[in-house]
Amino acid sequence: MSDEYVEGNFLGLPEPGDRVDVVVLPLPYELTTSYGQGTADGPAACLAASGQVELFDEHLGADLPAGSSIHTEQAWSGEGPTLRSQLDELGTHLAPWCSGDVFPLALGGEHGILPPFIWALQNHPLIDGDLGRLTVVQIDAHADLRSELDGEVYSHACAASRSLDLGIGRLLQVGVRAYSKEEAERIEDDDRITTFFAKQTQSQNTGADAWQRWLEVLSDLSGPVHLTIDIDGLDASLVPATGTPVPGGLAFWQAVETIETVFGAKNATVISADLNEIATNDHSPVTEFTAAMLAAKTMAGHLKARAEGRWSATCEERGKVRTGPACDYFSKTDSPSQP
Ligand SMILES: [Mn+2]
Repeated sequence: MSDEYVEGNFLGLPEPGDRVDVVVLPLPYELTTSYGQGTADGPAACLAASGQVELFDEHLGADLPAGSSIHTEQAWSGEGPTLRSQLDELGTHLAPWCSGDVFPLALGGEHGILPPFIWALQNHPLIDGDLGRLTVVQIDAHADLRSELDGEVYSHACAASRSLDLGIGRLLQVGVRAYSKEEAERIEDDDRITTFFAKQTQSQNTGADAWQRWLEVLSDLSGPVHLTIDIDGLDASLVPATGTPVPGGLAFWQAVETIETVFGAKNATVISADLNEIATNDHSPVTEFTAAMLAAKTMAGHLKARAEGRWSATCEERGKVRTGPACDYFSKTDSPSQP
C-alpha cells in the first residue's frame, strides 16, 4: 500500500497535479434496477474496497499507478427530475473526459450509464462524430437488448439496444445467459452483434474451445473500442450483491483474460471503459472487492497498452478542470428509432 493513502480515491492513490492520464469517474446512478437495491452506493463501496487491492500487477509487471497520474473525480450527483434529464446530465458530465487526452474509467451505477457514455464518446478524436467506428465489448449476464422494460426504453435492460440506436458499429458480448426471445432474435438478426453465450463458454465439455474463439475475436479487433463490464457477467458467487446475480457466469480469471486480451489487441485502441451494477450488502464485501480488482485490472490493461504504443493521447493535455458539450439527446428522444 502507498504511504500516502487517500481515502475515497481509487487504490488510495494521491491526487496528481494538473496532468491526468487516467480519470476514475464514480457514477452513483440508480433508477431502473429490476430488484435488489444499492447500485447508488456501489461506486463509493468499490473505491473503499480498492484500498485492499494489491498495487502490483503481474501482467503489467509494475506497481500501479506505474508512474502515471490517476485522478479520482468527484462522484456524479445529478438531480434531474426525470430519467431522461439525468441521462443528459451523465452525458454532459462524461463528455469533457472523452476528449482523447485521458483514459476515462467509470464506476457505476446501473448499466443505464452506457448510452450517455457512448453519446459522450462521439467527440473523441478517434470517433470524430462517427460512432460506426466504435466497437463495444460487453461482459454481462444479460444481453441488454430489450426494446423496452416495463415501458421504459432507457431501462438498464435496454443499454445495448440504445447504444446500437446511437450508431455503434459493432457489439461483442460474453457471459450472456439470461435473455428473452426478443433478444435472442435480435442477436440472430442484427449483423452488428456477436454474442458468446455462457452456456457455450462455460460448458464442461466444449467450453475451452468456445473461450478460445472469444479470445481470437477480441485479438482480431481493430479501431476504437469501449469496454463495458456489467459485473453480473461474473458468476453470482463472485458478485452476490449486484442487482440481479445469475448463476453459471464467467470465472474471475475469464473476466481478467477478456480485459487483458482486448487491451492487447494489436490493431485496436481501447478508448474508455466502465464497470457497472456494483452494489453492496451487509453479508460480504466480495462484490465490491471483485469490482475493485477488475477496475485495477482494467487500469493495468490500459497502462500496458500505453507503455507498448497501443494508446497515445489524441489531443492536448487539458488538466483536471474541463468543459465539454452539453447533452440534450435523451430529453429530446422520447422513443428512439429501431434500426
Ligand atoms: Mn447489463
